[in-house]
Amino acid sequence: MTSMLGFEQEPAAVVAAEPYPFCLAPATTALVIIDMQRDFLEPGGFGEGLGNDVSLLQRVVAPLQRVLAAARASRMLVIHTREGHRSDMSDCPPSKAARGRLDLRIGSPGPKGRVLIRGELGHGIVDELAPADGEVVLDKPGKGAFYATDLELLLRNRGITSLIVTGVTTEVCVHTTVREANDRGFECLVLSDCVGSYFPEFQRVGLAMIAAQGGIFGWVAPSRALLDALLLDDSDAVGVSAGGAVPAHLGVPAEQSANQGD
Ligand code: C5J
Repeated sequence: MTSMLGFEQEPAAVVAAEPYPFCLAPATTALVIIDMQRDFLEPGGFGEGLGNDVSLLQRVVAPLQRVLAAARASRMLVIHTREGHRSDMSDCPPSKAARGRLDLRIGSPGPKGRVLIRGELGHGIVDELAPADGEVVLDKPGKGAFYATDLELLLRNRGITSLIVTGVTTEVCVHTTVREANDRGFECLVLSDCVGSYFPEFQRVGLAMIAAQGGIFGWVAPSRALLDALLLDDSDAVGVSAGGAVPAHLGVPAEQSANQGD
């Protein structure tokens, strides 16, 4: 079946979510992985330097690896974002550059290079979630993934209408991106165990705020519910890399099959 926009429709998967089930078709859905960068997740990075317990964010890595493998197996568009700035910081507003701590701010030297500066070790995505060839890596200067980036153009050109949103931190870059996406008409499913915060109360309230009032910004579900809807179990998902087998029931749109191997 072809949609009004001319994109092939795949069978819909129905995810058990709050406030009510979320329907998605892999061909019109993108997995968005927000800022899973060493500076936020690893000892010696910006987050730990500011006094945060990075283990609270590291919990997200294992379930997110399974979701990433499932998205690749389903041929979803995968987008990895990185928060950061040019080395001369000409794209960093002075108000943002002034935040943090006197001795540790964006651009300060640290054990993982200059904090949140593109090309530095700390700016990179953690090895466990390394982008595969052909996946979008989107550098963003702000908290939201739509601000001052071409994300909306990429999504509209691919006929994407739904986003599965994951990454860190729940109340900052994840929330900002979900709000931006919602205002642009994208339907967002946030995976509760694939987003993380340094503050347990912000994690709880941040997720509650998304699904409240009948889904004011979107839907929330555990990753297990997504894997169930895609009819993948953990063993199917783990280890399926880009180019891996596609579950038969999901099919592959003709135009995507033709492009595989490009
Ligand atoms: C923050 C982010 N917390 N990725 N960035 O500064 O949430």
